[in-house]
Amino acid sequence: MIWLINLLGLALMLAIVWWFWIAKPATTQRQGDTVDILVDDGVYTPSRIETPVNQPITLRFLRKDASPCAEQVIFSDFDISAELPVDDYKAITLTPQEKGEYDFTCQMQMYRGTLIVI
Ligand SMILES: [Cu+2]
Repeated sequence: MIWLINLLGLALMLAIVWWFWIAKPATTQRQGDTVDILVDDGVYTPSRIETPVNQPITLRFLRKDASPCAEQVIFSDFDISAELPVDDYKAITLTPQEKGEYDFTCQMQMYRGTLIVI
């Protein structure tokens, strides 16, 4: 019986490692100037968004997760943070001026997304 519990523990550890360090969500190319991002279940969907340099992009966050964890979104590289209302859209417009990858997170950094500027 012990071996079964050990095996389950090992499988769980592998799943955690996979989830946090290996799995890379698909990258979303923007269509138009606006990208809608769903905030729910601990993830931003989409969480990797590609956008061209020097072009304004509007990210519209729709927060479905009412837990306090989801209540803020922070773009630390752009000095932008915003409160997200539950069940409503919050739009953030920014114009990235350098190529690179810029993370956006909740205040605890459990929700994570990346803006990929190309
Ligand atoms: Cu959080």
